[in-house]
Amino acid sequence: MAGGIILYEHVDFGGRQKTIMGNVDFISDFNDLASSIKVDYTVNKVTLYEHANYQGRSLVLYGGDRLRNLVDSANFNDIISSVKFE
Ligand SMILES: [Ca+2]
Repeated sequence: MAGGIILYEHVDFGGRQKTIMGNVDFISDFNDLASSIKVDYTVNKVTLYEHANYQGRSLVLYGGDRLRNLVDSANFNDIISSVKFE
């Protein structure tokens, strides 16, 4: 996943996985599913959005970030719908 992120269906990096390498305005096959996330060290900055087309609440992460529980760490569980890299 060099340069990308991995979304996980469950907390603690469990369940199904979805690797994302570039901007996605709607994560059609993993919408509102992610409960934990890993960001590759080579990523500068990535913003996760509640809605499609980079709308709604957002959560900014940086290279090497690992959030094992999006419920506790950011109240961002099961809502991610789009992703933008910078
Ligand atoms: Ca959503």
